[in-house]
Amino acid sequence: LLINLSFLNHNLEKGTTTQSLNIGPKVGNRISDVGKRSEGGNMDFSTSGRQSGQETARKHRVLNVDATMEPRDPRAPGARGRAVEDAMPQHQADIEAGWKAASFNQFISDLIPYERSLPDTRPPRCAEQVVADDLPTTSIIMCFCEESWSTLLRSVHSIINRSPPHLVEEILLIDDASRRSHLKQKLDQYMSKFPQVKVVHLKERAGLIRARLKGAELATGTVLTFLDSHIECNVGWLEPLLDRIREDRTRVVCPSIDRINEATFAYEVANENVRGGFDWELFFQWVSLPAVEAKRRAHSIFQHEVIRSPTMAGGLFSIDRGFFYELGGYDPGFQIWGGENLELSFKIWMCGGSLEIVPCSRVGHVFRKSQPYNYSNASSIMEVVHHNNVRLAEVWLDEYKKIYYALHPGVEVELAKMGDISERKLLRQNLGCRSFQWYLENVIPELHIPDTNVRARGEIRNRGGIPLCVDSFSETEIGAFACHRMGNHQLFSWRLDGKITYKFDDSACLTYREDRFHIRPDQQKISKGPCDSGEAIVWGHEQSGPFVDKATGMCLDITNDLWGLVLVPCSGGKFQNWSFGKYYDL
Ligand code: UD2
Ligand code: MN
Repeated sequence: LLINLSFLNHNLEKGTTTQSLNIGPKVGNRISDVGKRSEGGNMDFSTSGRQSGQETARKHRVLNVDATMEPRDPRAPGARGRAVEDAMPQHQADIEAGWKAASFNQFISDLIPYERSLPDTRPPRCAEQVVADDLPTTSIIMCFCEESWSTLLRSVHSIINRSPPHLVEEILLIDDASRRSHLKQKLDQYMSKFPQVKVVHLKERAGLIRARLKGAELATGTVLTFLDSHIECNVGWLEPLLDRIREDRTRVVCPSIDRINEATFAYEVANENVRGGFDWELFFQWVSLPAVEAKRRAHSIFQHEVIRSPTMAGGLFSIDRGFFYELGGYDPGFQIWGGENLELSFKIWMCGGSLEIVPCSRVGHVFRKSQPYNYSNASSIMEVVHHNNVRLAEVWLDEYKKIYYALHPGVEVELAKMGDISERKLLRQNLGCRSFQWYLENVIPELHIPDTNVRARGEIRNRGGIPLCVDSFSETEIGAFACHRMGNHQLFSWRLDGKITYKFDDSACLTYREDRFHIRPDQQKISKGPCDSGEAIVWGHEQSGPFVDKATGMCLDITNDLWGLVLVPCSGGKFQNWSFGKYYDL
């Protein structure tokens, strides 16, 4: 029996649906079941929730042959995903210019045909997989800003060549007000040969998040598939994604992201044993699968199974269009880049859906270390990321937002200008989503939750007249450096037991250095080490006063030699006065 839920009416202006079906918390979709053996001896890793329509559906094999293999010249640069060596001294200037324009090796990319063959990186058994005959159609939404010609074209051709045509409702290319000239008439003209491709030029820079919302508004397929503009879809990438959504429309699915090497454009297979997590600075992180699960997946017969993932990287995924709008789409208050991947991930899980990586679906992506576009009115990428993350924290993190805020000394400034979030809060309320604590406990139980119950936190600033802060500049060394107000290496917490930890990390505290009082009895250097050892210093401190080592009665001071941080007899000297970024009333 098949129920197509995609008939829901979307109120596109408001980006919300008026009706909602079957969302709200479900039982039995806990990711913490990952790796546990269920009673029948099967792992509960690849299955979840409803399986409607599975038994009766007619099925066929997924795409299996790379249409770009033959009869093309196997010696063409980059053929079969091979690296192109860039040792070409005669082209050095062009190569450098290419890196500057694209933040990847554009010159090499330009040498590779728009249609190139790729190694089939799917795990064993994927090629034999069957999928339902009645898969939903998808609109593919690809936003770009200042994308290079060859990477954009290879992205589009890889979709056309490696997707069953009847499943692709349209390919929407959303040009986010790019200035590079090839992205205007030349692109329109080229794409006019492909009726399924529609190019939309935004008049004003929207940022990738609002550009995607624009694309979603125009899309007519049952499923939305978002892709970055420097990717290559591999053989059979699309059907396994759509098949998962057909079985359960609240599943949001990501392909395994292979790497297209940014220097050589070699197509490299991804590490399989990871899934998405995040850190408390609210950055996406790849995290290893639990050991038991990684061990199980070492056997080839399990490698095709999906991996339930707490978060998504953000760039490549498919989602039922109705479900996307029920979840409120993206927060339109987000700027340019960043944070939208966590926003969507959190609410997928908290509001009744699930998120998974499908290893049988492979898409390569050019990862790069910087961006080729500007940040509109913002001065840096971090400025926009903080803006977005503050909105994210206010709406979705409940009391856990305090942990994120503690990492950012300037958060008050961000909060003051984050804009109105009342609609987003209302959305969460109307959806009846679960708490962030539920998400932490059930979806990502392995994440370390720092103790927020501390006396003080933030930078430890010297008050002697020079803006110097305690800084953890290497694995074990601690010194005094110019304060930068960015947290990170200058972030410490003063615990209830009097010890000072680096960041939130309960395994690293300020300690005596190994040579404890051996070199000079009146001067002891400070180091970083285990909190539970006898070397960890227990500090007495009054707001904006000295730090006194309770064991010896000596005071924290800065030595004359560069960066030195020491315990010396207390003298009331001006460099013995300190203040923590933020004190908490206890
Ligand atoms: C990752 C994601 C990206 C997005 C981002 C966080 C992957 C592979 N990529 O960064 O999709 O989730 O994290 O926000 O997971 N673009 C615009 N307008 C802009 C800026 C970018 O259209 O103002 C386009 C850009 O051309 C590209 C896409 O958005 O196609 C993503 O940008 P990126 O490739 O610079 O981001 P990436 O891969 O570092
Ligand atoms: Mn990208």
